[in-house]
Amino acid sequence: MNKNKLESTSKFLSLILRHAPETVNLQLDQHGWANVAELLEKSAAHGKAFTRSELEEVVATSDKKRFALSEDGLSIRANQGHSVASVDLALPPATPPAILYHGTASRFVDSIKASGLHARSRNHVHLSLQKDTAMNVGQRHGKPVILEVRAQAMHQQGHQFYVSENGVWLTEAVPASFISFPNA
Ligand code: HQG
Repeated sequence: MNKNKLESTSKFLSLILRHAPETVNLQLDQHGWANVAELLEKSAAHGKAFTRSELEEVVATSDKKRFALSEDGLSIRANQGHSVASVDLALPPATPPAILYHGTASRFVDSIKASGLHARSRNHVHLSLQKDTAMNVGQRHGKPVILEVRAQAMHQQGHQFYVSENGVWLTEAVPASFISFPNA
């Protein structure tokens, strides 16, 4: 597939597998899995045709490893980023490192100082091990700001953390008291 088709198929899959499976009349199971044959058929009926091998190419080349095929190859899901409320990825709780990073935009900082980080439309707050990943995420929203989250301290106080198959750290919400703001 050329780069454009790879990207547009990846975006379409993010839409269907994270946010709006009903767009093509597809159902995700409770852990977010979709049946591949059904996905191909329903996407084609929606005017977004791609083949099984093209799907495999998207999965293999996704820069962030956004999608996973099941071991038997019959199902696919997004590794993180969901807003579909009924999806529970059933990830095992994990012990985070001392610090995780969150990239946001400068215009959100006052509100985050006041009420901490919320998942907003998604099911979790997304955190990363690497500052530069957080920088890229923040840039999507505007002038980027990197927040440091004292993840280990949060965990010690009973907050649950999970790590997705593609290495994104997830938690329900981050109280402002665990966040270090730049120049603060
Ligand atoms: C902000 C991408 C005001 C939060 C990335 C963020 C990620 C608040 C925005 C994944 C707030 C939500 C997720 C508060 C949080 N007041 N703003 N109290 N609490 N926010 O897109 O983390 O490329 O839902 O800082 O790599 O930016 O799509 O979350 O700016 O892993 O695969 O509200 O999406 O992955 O934005 O990004 P998002 P995110 P993909």
